[in-house]
Amino acid sequence: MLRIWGRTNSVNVQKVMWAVGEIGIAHERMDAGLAFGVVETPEYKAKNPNSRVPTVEDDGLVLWESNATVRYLAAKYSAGQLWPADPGERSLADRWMDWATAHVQPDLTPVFWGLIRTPAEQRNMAAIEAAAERSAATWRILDAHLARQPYVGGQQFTMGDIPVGCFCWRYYALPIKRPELANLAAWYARLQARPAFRTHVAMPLT
Ligand SMILES: N[C@@H](CCC(=O)N[C@@H](CS)C(=O)NCC(=O)O)C(=O)O
Repeated sequence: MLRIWGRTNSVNVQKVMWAVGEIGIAHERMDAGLAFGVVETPEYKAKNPNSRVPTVEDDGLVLWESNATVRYLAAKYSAGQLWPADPGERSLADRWMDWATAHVQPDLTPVFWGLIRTPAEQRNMAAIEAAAERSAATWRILDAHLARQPYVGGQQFTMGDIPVGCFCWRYYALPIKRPELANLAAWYARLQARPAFRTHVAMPLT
């Protein structure tokens, strides 16, 4: 049985839970991180020295780093589906996982933390608005890409859609100004039609 440590409102835990839900892997999830603690205990640190969530255990193998974990689950349990069989096709999907970390996360995280996890009187609205504008410029890149195909890697939903899809939920759920991005919105609607997305990602931001 797959064991997953991590609170449900963590975007990095959501990536793993969504993949688990798509594949239908039997699992148990234990709350950990922020208010739940756990991550600083010696037992947890022995598994994940970063004291971060998620941490996953599969048959004695311990995994951390959410994107690497999604890749592992896709490769082991969803070859030919979440994990495209052809290395070239796989790379076209895979690069959007790194893109989410390298380009989406740096500007979206300060907006999320500023508006959702910072008391109103302590918010730096100028910094939040500037980050939201930079974030919009990043989403335009994916919007242009999605003019040519329904999913980030091509014609099929793959692991490549998962990290960036989790961030997209946050982007649309945040009370910020957003440009009209028709292709992004259509892809986002396709994600929302997926039961595993609705169960593990589409929840109020906390
Ligand atoms: N690069 C790591 C980042 C992990 C990370 O920073 N997780 C956050 C939650 S999204 C965390 O553990 N925060 C501290 C906590 O929850 O205690 C990954 O993708 O797994």
